[in-house]
Amino acid sequence: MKLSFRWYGPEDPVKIEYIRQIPHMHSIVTAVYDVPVGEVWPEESILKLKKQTEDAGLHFEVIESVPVHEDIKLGKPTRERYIKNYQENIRRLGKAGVKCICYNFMPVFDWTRTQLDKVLEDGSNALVYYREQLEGMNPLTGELSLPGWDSSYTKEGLKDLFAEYEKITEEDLWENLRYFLEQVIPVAEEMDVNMAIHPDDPPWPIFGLPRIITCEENIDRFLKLVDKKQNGLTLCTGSLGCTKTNDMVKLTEKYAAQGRIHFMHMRNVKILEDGSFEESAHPSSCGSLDMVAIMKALSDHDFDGYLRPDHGRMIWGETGKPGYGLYDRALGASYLNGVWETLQKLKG
Ligand SMILES: [Mn+2]
Repeated sequence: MKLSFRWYGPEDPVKIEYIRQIPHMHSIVTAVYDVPVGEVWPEESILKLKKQTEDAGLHFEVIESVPVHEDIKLGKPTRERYIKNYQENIRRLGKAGVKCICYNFMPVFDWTRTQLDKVLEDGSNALVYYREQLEGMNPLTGELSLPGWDSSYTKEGLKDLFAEYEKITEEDLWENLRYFLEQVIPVAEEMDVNMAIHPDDPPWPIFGLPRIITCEENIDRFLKLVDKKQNGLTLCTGSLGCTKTNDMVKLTEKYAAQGRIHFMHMRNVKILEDGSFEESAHPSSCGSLDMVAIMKALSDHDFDGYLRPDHGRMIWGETGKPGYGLYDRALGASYLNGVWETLQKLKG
């Protein structure tokens, strides 16, 4: 297991020097943020990030994310150019020593929550998804924005995009994903880079937009689209695991055995009666997921991919990017280190 931590570059209020001080920290998870979605990342920007990471004593091996342009998801003729750019990004990143690229295939919106600062009983605050709140949200008013979303859309642009997706069925989305993978996985293979799709978060359709990386059956289908090791997973426990229909221990066990998990996102969530959920602290007792059993499934299969604490709460008065403060994620890292060390010692 290689412990890693997301860092948003020099603009991130969490300093890379602080990340290094978390015990057993191996890698930084980052991206080039100043290039529009779909374009090629300048080599100088990639190498600058690599240098900043290595100067801080950490490895530059995981990118999250290289975003997939909407034209690729929509299967438009213009996708050819964006797929070529994507291939070039894989080549450039591979050349710079990157081993794993996380991405997702969610139409329009990345992860969705209904509130970013829900105050919990202990006075900390966290990201939550309340079904009732979602029903009152309309993305087309132009008033909504979440840190996980691309804020470059205008109100009109978003309306047009929604209209385009009205013609896209789930089967179309599968077909467009297959088309994309058939062209990028061979490049990943050549560059020795593992592609790791992030599951849809949450794993059900939002605002009428289709979502397909949602459950065991669909992940099986995804892995068979291009049946190569380089076509793998970012297994995000908090994304897939926010519905009780996904058994995260079983899924981790299954895909770790197949060698298809390249990146783990460890996050705990508390599932509520009506299917809403709250992000919680990492330990099993704080949420609905058995984090130890998930780590044991990884340990049993000698998992040597990357693993990072995912979203944390805001604690100790910290402010900053929701989900991405230092303190609670560092506590999460420490907890995961402890669980891992215990499992390794018990294995003997
Ligand atoms: Mn995640």
